[in-house]
Amino acid sequence: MTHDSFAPPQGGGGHDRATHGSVETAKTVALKHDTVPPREAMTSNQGLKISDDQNSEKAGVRGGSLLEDFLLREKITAFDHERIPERVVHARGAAAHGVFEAYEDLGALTMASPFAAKGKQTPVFVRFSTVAGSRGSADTPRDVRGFAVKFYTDTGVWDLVGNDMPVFFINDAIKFPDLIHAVKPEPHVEIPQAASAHDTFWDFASLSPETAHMLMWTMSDRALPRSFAHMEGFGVHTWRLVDAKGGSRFVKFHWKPVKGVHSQVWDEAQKTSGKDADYQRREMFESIERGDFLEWELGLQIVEETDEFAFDFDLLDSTKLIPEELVPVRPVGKLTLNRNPDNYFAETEQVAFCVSHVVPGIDFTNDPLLQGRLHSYLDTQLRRIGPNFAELPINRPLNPVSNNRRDGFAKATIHPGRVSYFPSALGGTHPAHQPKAPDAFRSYAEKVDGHKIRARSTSFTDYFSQATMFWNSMASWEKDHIVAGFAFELNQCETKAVPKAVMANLLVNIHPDLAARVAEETGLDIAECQRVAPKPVVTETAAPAEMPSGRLKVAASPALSMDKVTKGIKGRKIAVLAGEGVDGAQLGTLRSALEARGAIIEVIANRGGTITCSLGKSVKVDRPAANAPSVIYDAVVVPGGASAPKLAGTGLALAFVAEAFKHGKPLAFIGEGTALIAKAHLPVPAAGAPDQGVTTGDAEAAVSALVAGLEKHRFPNRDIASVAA
Ligand code: HDE
Repeated sequence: MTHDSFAPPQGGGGHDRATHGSVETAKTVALKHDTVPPREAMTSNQGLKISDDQNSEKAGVRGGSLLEDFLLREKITAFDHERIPERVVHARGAAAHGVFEAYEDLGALTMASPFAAKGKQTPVFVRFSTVAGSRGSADTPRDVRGFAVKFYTDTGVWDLVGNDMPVFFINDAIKFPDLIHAVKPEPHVEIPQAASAHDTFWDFASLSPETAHMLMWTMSDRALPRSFAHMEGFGVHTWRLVDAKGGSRFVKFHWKPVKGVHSQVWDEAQKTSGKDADYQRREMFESIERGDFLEWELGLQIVEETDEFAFDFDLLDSTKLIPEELVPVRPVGKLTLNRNPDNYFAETEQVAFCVSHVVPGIDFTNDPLLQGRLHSYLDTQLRRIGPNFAELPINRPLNPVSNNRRDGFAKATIHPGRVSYFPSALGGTHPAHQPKAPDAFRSYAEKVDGHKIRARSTSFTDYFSQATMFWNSMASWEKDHIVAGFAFELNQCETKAVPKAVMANLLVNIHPDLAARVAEETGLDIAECQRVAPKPVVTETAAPAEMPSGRLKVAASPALSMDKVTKGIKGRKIAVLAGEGVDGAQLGTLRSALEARGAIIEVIANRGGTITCSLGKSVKVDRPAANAPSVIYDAVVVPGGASAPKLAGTGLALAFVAEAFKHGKPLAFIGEGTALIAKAHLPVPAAGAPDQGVTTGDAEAAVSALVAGLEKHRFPNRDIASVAA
């Protein structure tokens, strides 16, 4: 975001921050009590006014520094201790404040307070993240994204710690450290950063067949979201809803983005990582500052307990999803992210999500992945932040906290009095437990009956049906990208035995077409792979008391495809390639028509400053070409005018349009601007061929083609083989 003066940008003043469209919630108002505005006089941590903060105290002007310089030592020591351990996974993230608003009273399903009444609002803080990369890695690797929501409800904090994919690689928590060790940079050289395309990850995957379904998601463009606002979110596990009468049912949580689900393509994502490593966090920040808030609908898939075994998979197996065609997703509320944090470290870095943070009305199931997470998150916050992490402003509930827990590092609250135990006559009745309170948490009284056993349920051993369903649900271009994803990753492996095991143990069992096409791209011989591959590590299994009946099943789930049109182009970025003498009338039409629909127009020229258009008017250059990679735009227009012939002879401009073409983006060329089509060697579609999103015509035609093209998101079926970009 650019600013025209040295005056603190909006928000820079901390306490009195007045942002463009940003909204206050009860939580952001509460956070103000802990927000410290800068004062005129600089002081030490003890409140001492500092006369000189730029010179250390020395023995003579050229002499050694003095140990007594407590101001030097305080400043340097604070600096030395600025970092806390980064998250062991999901280290790179960005977050925003917002609000969840319920569409209706869901009291018949759950007593969870955010759903207690139509229109009820609950403040939230939401953090998005990549999984494998470290905190300083880029926003756009091929990876799963975290989608963690902290609800500050009036009955306590509820954390819904989900991902942007509805399934997971494994279905027992005890394998998680192995999975993460395999995907993280290899320990001897710490390579590669934020990537699954290496031997150890695929070695682990090839021997763990339960990864098959999730691998289909991560090799698809779902692993390359266009922005946070274009991602779905999922609670992944089957959770439990409990009503006030103690009745219970199973639930899967879904976040559906109002802007639709859209992704980048692999070449684009790789280039974005280099050109703008902060692409997605920057976009979220800027959208919120502009008042273009990020929105999702929360949807529930409800399964009554009587249907627990109705499907052809086990509801407790996190490598399975419930197809929406079998259990529709019921929209129950809207999430809006409408305010940026004031301080990255205090809020986004110190926010501590725990799967065990639930409220009355939400309860656990026996999903063994969920059960392990119930331990891991609290444990990791104790390590990362310390025993009083819940007292930090961003983590504190809005309702009062009162108990007899005491002490520990960095205790912030002061508990008066002599009594720190219960029961106590000395302390009176406070704080007392609440056996009768209807809004007190009571664990769901699930009946448990069984022998202790260290084994996987046989109902978890259908590894491939849903991976096949995912393949069957894809459009042909999505299948192409999945094949290319597997091929890229397997070709990246140095030990050639690893891809062979992936082929033999996973791909041939998912779909013969997938296996054949990946074999073609990698040079693998399927028969040989099957001969030499090591066998998967099959863990001990035991039959459960009841198996899934398979009554409810589908072969394909159209809901899984991203091949959909989304209405509206709000927030989409359109590049206008311009220069001296650009057609001013065309520029005016483009700008007014597209900005009226909420799109962002950026004028790009060979240098910064201003250019003069054909009408003699001065036009601000939003970015010089060297600062404007094509990958950060959703569409491109080249208007006519005196600028166009020059652009047609400019390498940067030609590379820009060629790359946008390769990435399937809508392109429009007006008047003299059409010269760039031939100069960039864009293939001309045969007469009568389907619309490939390359428009020539006047400015009005360009506007309607760009709007239609952006709603379609991309043109993935272009002939790009010959495009040099
Ligand atoms: Fe996590 N995960 N996870 N995870 N996870 C963490 O907690 C863990 C899993 C997810 O923005 C850690 O605070 C285990 C599934 C998100 O701060 C840690 C297992 C899903 C975030 C941890 C899983 C997730 C985390 C690291 C297998 C989707 C980022 C730092 C049993 C439903 C939250 C931290 C944020 C973070 C453990 C699997 C989502 C170590 C043991 C499945 C979004 O506790």
